[in-house]
Amino acid sequence: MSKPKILIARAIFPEVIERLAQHFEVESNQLDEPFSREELVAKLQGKDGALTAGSDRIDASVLAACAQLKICANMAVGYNNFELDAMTAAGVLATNTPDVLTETTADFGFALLMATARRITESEHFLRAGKWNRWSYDMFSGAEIHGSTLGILGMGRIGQGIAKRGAHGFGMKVIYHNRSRLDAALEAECKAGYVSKEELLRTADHLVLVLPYSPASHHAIGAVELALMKPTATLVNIARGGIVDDAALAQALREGRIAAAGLDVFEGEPQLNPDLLRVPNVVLTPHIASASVPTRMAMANLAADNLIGYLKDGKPLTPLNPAVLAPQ
Ligand code: 8YV
Repeated sequence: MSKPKILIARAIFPEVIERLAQHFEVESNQLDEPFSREELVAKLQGKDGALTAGSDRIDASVLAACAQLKICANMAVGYNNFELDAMTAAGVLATNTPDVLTETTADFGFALLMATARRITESEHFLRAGKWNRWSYDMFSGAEIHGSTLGILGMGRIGQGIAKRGAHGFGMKVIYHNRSRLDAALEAECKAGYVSKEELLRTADHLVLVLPYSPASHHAIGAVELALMKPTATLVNIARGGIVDDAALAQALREGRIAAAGLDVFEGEPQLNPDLLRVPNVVLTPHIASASVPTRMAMANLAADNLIGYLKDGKPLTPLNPAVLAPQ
């Protein structure tokens, strides 16, 4: 019997490709040039499955042109590159990679918060530029982390990981806002108190964004929200580009309406608003929050396990639209 055919749409670890090749006929984009929509459709012809990344958009028009496709396994926990309703309607299973990246991403969120509030990259640029010729009492003095108020917008698994780090590791007071309130036991575990979005914005010394992107969360932080924040506050976005209005943020940073921002994700990435490059009080990283070697390996393996589980036995590990699995 011939093997099912899959496309690996972006480069991944060779050992994971070898695993997949034991089960499937594999076409792999190891050159890692992201496919245009037309290229993706062409490459998906005759494929039963695809291992995708955030840059691969699977929407109704792609699905309509790829009749044989049965599963797209995203190597990411976020799946705003998937039009999930259209996938369900087309009978195409969607999977993501939850849990395996939670702690690593929470670590990074905290690292970005520390770098931003304590002005680590800004001071390193100063030093590398040969500008450090004497100590001074206020040189690169930033905001306090320990004992301050940590605000979290979006309290899923990663948000909870950040809350625990703040509360238990740094003695921070943690407040959060989420679509739904956590149950009392989880709130106690995270030592986190539920507040309205407005109170979160007004009260947080450091605000970390960890909510999923959807049309409803588009520009959840714009000029109005930034104006509610403390002028001494820091803002950290490890969620998705588009949740923050980057133009409004650049302006707020330029005008000192908030103290600093740490951004791992951008509207229209990998391009970014050039105004962000012109303000010194922002730490910029290229969407690397989950990028530890073991975690990226775990993500790739979970995506592979979803392809193998579904195409071999009809049993994916982490389905997003299990309606596709329901018996007809
Ligand atoms: C991915 C992420 O690396 O998991 C997510 O949602 O944002 C990152 O961990 C990125 O989406 C690439 O697919």
